Amino acid sequence: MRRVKAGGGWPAIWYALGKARQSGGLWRMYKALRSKNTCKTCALGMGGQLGGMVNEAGRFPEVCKKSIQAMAADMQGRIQPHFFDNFSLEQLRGLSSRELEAAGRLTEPLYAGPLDNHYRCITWDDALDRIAVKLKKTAPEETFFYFSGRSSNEAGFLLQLFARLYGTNNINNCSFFCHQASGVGLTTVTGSGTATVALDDIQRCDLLFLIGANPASNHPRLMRTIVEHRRRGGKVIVVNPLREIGLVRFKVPSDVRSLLLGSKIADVYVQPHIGGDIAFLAAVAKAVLERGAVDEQFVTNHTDGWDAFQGHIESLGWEELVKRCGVGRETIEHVAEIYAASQKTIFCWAMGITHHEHGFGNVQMIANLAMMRGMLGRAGCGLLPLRGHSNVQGMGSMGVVPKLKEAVFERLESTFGVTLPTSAGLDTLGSIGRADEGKVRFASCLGGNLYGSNPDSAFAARAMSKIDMVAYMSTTLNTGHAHGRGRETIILPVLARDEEPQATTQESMFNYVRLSDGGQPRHVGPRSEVQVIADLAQRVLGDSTPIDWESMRRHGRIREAIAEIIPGYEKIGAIDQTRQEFQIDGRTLHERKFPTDTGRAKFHVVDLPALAGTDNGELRLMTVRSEGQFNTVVYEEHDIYRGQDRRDVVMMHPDDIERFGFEVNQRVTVRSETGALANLLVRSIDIRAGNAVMYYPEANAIIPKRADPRSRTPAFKNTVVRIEPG
Ligand SMILES: Nc1nc2c(c(=O)[nH]1)N[C@H]1C(S)=C(S)[C@@H](COP(=O)(O)OP(=O)(O)OC[C@H]3O[C@@H](n4cnc5c(=O)[nH]c(N)nc54)[C@H](O)[C@@H]3O)O[C@H]1N2
Ligand SMILES: Nc1nc2c(c(=O)[nH]1)N[C@H]1C(S)=C(S)[C@@H](COP(=O)(O)OP(=O)(O)OC[C@H]3O[C@@H](n4cnc5c(=O)[nH]c(N)nc54)[C@H](O)[C@@H]3O)O[C@H]1N2
Ligand SMILES: [Mo]
Repeated sequence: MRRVKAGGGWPAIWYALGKARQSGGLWRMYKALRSKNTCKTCALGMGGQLGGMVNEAGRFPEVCKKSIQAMAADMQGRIQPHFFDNFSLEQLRGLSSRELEAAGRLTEPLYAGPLDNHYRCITWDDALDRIAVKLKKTAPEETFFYFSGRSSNEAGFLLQLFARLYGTNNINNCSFFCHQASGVGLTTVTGSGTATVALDDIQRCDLLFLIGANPASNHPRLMRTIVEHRRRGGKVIVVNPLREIGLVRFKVPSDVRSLLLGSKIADVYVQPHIGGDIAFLAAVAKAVLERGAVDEQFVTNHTDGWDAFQGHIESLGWEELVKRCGVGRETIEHVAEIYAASQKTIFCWAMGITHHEHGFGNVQMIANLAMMRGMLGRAGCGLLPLRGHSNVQGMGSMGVVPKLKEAVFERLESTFGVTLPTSAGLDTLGSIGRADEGKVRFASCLGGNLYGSNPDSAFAARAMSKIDMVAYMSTTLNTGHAHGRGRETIILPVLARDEEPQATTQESMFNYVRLSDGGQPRHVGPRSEVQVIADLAQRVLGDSTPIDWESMRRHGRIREAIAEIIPGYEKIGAIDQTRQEFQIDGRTLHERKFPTDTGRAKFHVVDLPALAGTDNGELRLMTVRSEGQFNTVVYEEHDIYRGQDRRDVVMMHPDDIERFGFEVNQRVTVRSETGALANLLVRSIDIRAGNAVMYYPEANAIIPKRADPRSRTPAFKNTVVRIEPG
């Protein structure tokens, strides 16, 4: 396949137009995208009350291919009435993620029991009764509640409340497979687990680090902000083992100049080894130290732990650092020179940083580098984890976590007059592990695809199959409904946010709360998530708690509770009247006062992790998203940015292809400690030699369940593999 020379541009526009035509015409798509609802894809938080395609700075038009794909998926017709008679469960397992999604919108509750070969439609009452009966006879500790990040704050809040009052803390979300390392890592530094900056800070900085993130594909609307940053004379340093074409050059579709001429993105493109970031960042820190470019005033007055950190960096030898990160001394010095000259730097990162056994250490090390030059606690500089799902951050704020923050726990108890369980709850990996031990009787999945997103797919399928009952609330079919079934499986069809009869809210990666107006349902059948949750709570808990579940059907009532209980969310209580979207109080850190025990930010000594896969016959494997997928939903088989026409490939450096005696397009087997994937095609790509790339979610067949012990984020980007011919 032809490799494009820049990301974005005309292909993105043609795609958008084509997709719009398929979903009932350009006008219909435009209207859907312009409706006052938060964009459905990434957590940049477009849309809301300013109208769709507008960002937090009021910029229009902001649109990306992914939001069009997500919208088109929701706008498609309903699943054909006889679909489930025609396709047995076994046949569903043979369908690809794209085929399942393209089958149409789910409109009727579905059921498959242990003896069934097919899903069959059941009534809502039947479905909800079955779930309620099951929950009533199950010990709460033998259940778990998984949440993806696309549902609303209101649904997230209500379901976690119900689950806790039912009696379990096994409440978790996809963040545990995503940015958990960022949340846990940042909390040890600033006392707060989210971004320290708001969107307009990016418009004020003079240097951006993009570490282990591919926004050209995954946060495309950030690209316009980055292009404008460079036009103002700002610099961009990319740190990524893989040379992502969209981070080299990008054509912003909504910017004529950029669209025609293309815009340069990276000023410096650093390609470390997979897992080499701590060594690289430590090396830059060492070079900054040696240049005498430390912000002594900030370090002395506003931080703890500097001496130990400085001592540690000084003790590291140059040779060792260069070897571990795989980046030459010259490049490190060049980066340090640019950084030392910067007045305002923002550090952005995503999954290339968190998906490691040392993900937590990665995040702490980024923060160390920022703090040593005083890039924290003032406007225009700071730390910005690029979040995934459009409301994954809101899920965390709403208490969709195994352990609530103390303030939230106390306020939940006092506001509602209830007693909450205090048992240690399970995180996502813990829940799946418990299921595999045969100790889970019931699992609820609010959106997402727990099977598909999980490492070690065979294990995930086996674990889910041991659960008595799995209940999904979903908009469309995905591989989880085929492979991630319990003995009994129930699928409840729900409305997308722009079909909700009542307004909903979402939280962006910039800690900004958006109001979505909702809209007309596109199909008869699906129900609002909040209504389904309230129905369940009434059936299971009835009047046994002081909570009036009937009143909780009103989103406005839920928002009043959120305003009382969730710190920083006070303004949500009146949002129906004010229609004012807002920045969450106490999160953006523009002052040099930090919500830690000492009021100061904290340096941490981060040990260099061993570089995995240094045996000559091994490669380190990362698993990534292509341009044409959203997580486990694959819309297109090809990946234009990486020049791939198919997904069953393993990409590596030309020198490695030669070293192993392979040829491009030769069929190989990739083997890890977990399993093997056969019949993959060898492809060449510009990645640091010694490292390889495959596509998620297919590669999860061979990704081990290894996780960062501190944040429990799986090491999806760092698997040692051997590659054999045939
Ligand atoms: N189109 C699209 N958009 C999305 C998504 C999607 O699937 N499709 N998913 C959403 C979600 S949930 C998320 S979390 C985000 C994900 O957004 P990203 O984190 O940008 O996505 P990934 O493809 O997982 O990989 C990120 C990058 O990390 C690099 N990388 C891998 N290993 C390392 C390493 O050891 N060090 C460094 N420095 N870099 C490394 C890879 O080369 C890749 O460029 O995107 C969100 N937006
Ligand atoms: N190997 C490997 N594995 C990974 C990753 C990786 O990079 N490599 N990335 C990880 C990351 S970052 C993440 S976030 C996880 C993704 O984990 P998940 O969030 O669990 O998975 P998704 O594929 O995003 O879920 C998509 C499904 O959500 C449902 N859905 C869509 N919209 C709605 C809605 O409005 N309401 C409801 N109720 N349902 C809806 C649809 O049925 C759709 O099929 O995967 C993780 N797994
Ligand atoms: Mo994610």
